[in-house]
Order: sequence, then C-alpha cells, then structure tokens
Amino acid sequence: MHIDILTLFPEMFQGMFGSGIFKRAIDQKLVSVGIHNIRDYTHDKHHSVDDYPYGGGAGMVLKPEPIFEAVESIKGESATVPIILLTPQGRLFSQQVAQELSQYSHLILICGHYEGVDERVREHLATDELSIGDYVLSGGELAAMVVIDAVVRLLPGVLGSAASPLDDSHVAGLLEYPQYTRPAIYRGWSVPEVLLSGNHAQIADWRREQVILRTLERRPELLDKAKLSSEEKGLVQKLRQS
Ligand code: 97T
Repeated sequence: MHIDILTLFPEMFQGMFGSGIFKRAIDQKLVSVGIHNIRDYTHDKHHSVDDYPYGGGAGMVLKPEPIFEAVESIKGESATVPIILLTPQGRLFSQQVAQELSQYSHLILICGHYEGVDERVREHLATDELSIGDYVLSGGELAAMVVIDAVVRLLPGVLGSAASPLDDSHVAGLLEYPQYTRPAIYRGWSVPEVLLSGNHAQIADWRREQVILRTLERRPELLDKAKLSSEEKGLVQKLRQS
C-alpha cells in the first residue's frame, strides 16, 4: 500500500514513521509513505495556504488551489484512489472502516485545519470524509495518524505471524479479556486460578465469559451489534439477569 499525506505540518509524521512497526513495515516494503507539504503547492510569493472566510467571521480557511494541485500531481491517472479528508464532519472511523480502507493499494489523506477547508475541496475533490470521534483537534494530522495506524496493522505481514489482527476484540465487536503475566502473585494480588491450571478448555471458557462480562459492564451497546455464537448469546442472557 502507498499512502500520501497532505499536511501543513509534515514534521508531525516523522516520529510515527521513524520507529516501531511502521519503520519495519516501510523497510520491508509492505507500505510506503509520501508526506507532502501543502505549502509547496502554492504559487504566490507569500506561499499562502489560507485566507479570510467569505462572509466574515473569525479564523482562516484553507484555500482550494494548493490542495487540488497537490492531489492532482500525486494521484496521476488513477481514478479509484480514495481521497480522504479528515474532518469533524466526516463519517465516524471504526475498525470496519479500517478494514475497508486496507483493501486499497493507494490512499490519499488530506489534513485540514481546525478552522476549516474551502467547501469545494469536500464537494469536488474528496471522495470520503472521516472523523475519528466527537472531540475537536487542532488539525487533521493526529486523526490521519490514527487512521493510518489502524489500517497499516491490518496489511499482510505487518504484525508478523504471532499476533493476528483477526484476534482483536474490536474485530468481533467486543472488548478484550483480562491479561496477566508473571509474577503469579504481585503485592498480594493473585492471577485468576484458572489461568494457572493448564486446562486450556477451561481457560478458553473463562476468557469468553470475561469478554461478555466486560462488554456488558463497560460497552453494553457493542453487544447488540456483535456477531455472537448461540452459546455466547445464552451467556449474555444469563449475565444480564444476574
Ligand atoms: O477536529 C478536527 C479538526 C481538523 C481535522 C480533523 C478533526 C477531527 O477529526 N476527527 C475528530 C476531529
């Protein structure tokens, strides 16, 4: 997959791609990244990327020309590459959207300003608009990083064989079971007996129950959407009554 990012703050992405799983994925050529400064696509002598809003009001609005020209120079001939604007008004990002985006070989992400982007960018350039949640950010950069992280870890080979992204609870739409490692007793707090038993069938049952219990306690709305086995549905019924 190739990911192009349009931003006014290219340096914000250095840390993300310079270390950890991204660096490895890039070194292994599983993913490549182009970081483009929107300012490089301006033509005026002041390199203006924003301007006052028509109709008045506070703040500045990102101008359309540099964004259109950047996308057009990056995109080439391809008509199918998603052009994604990060904005509080976008559709809500989720694991399902991450899975959908992971099927493309090329993505273009446009990081807007918190104050706004000329509406013609949404209407005539972006093919998708994404929000990562209901809070206000200073720009689209952190939102883009969240989207990229969630998408790239789904690409074949990125996580390695030990950790399959298919095991993640949010894939099934549920929360994770609790995890423990050594020591078996820490400051008097013991690891649940069943995990030390070596009985793998019993451990699997306990974990399934914990997943349901936790989801019921913390995110009950997830249970309505989750794909549950009939056994798990029975467990939900039982736990809801008790
Ligand atoms: O708050 C924002 C400002 C600019 C671009 C994106 C966002 C945002 O994206 N998801 C939540 C907020």
